[in-house]
Parts: sequence; C-alpha cells; structure tokens
Amino acid sequence: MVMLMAATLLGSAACAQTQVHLIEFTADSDSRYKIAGLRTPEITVKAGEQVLLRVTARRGKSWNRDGSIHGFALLRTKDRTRVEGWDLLFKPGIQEFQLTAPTEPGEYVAVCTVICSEEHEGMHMKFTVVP
Ligand SMILES: [Cu+2]
Repeated sequence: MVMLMAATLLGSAACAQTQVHLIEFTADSDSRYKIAGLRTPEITVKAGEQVLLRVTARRGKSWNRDGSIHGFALLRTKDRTRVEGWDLLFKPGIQEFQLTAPTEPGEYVAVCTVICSEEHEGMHMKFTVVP
C-alpha cells in the first residue's frame, strides 16, 4: 500500500500525462460509501491500469484504536478472497492512494474493514474490472 497524503503532484495534471484513473468517493459517517452523481456507488476500472483513489472519510460512531475510521478491502466476488495491495484504512479527512487495478477482469466487491457503526455490515460497493 502506498499512501500519499496531500500528493498534489498526482493531481489532475499528472492524470493527462500518465493515464492515471482518478476515482473519488466518500466513506461517510453513516457507514456508506458514496460517489457524487451515483445513487448506488460503483467503481469500474480497466485491468492493470493505474488508479488514484481520492477518499474523503467522515467518522462514524466508532473507529479503530489506531484512529482509522473506515477501511476498504477489495474481494473477488466469486470466492471472497482478498486482492493484494487493496487493503486500505482511512483517517478523517481527504487522503489519496496510488494503486494498480487487478489484472484479472471480473466482479469484485469493496468492503469496509473497520467496525464503524452498527451499520458497518452494509458498507460495501460493487467494483468491476473490465478487460
Ligand atoms: Cu465500516
């Protein structure tokens, strides 16, 4: 996991040059992932592409001892196995993560890994990898 706090160099200017796919979402205080403009949050990436996740996290009712308030782990839908490198923890505020999309096309699910409230079990979103 590469965590880049305030990585201004990886903003929109770099995207045009290096084809980084910027994805922004909120891990919200009501234990839900949210994406502006989408009623149901969902992420689609190309296999193996470079992805920059820009995450805004807002504290729910509970959080980890280390101060992380939500998480994000990527699982293969078919067998619920974890995708290496996609196991993130969020602190309050905005943070960015530079990641490589899974190389295997298919259906995945992103799930929260912090017991953030009694609504935690419902904190997940569809994640699709296309060829
Ligand atoms: Cu949670």
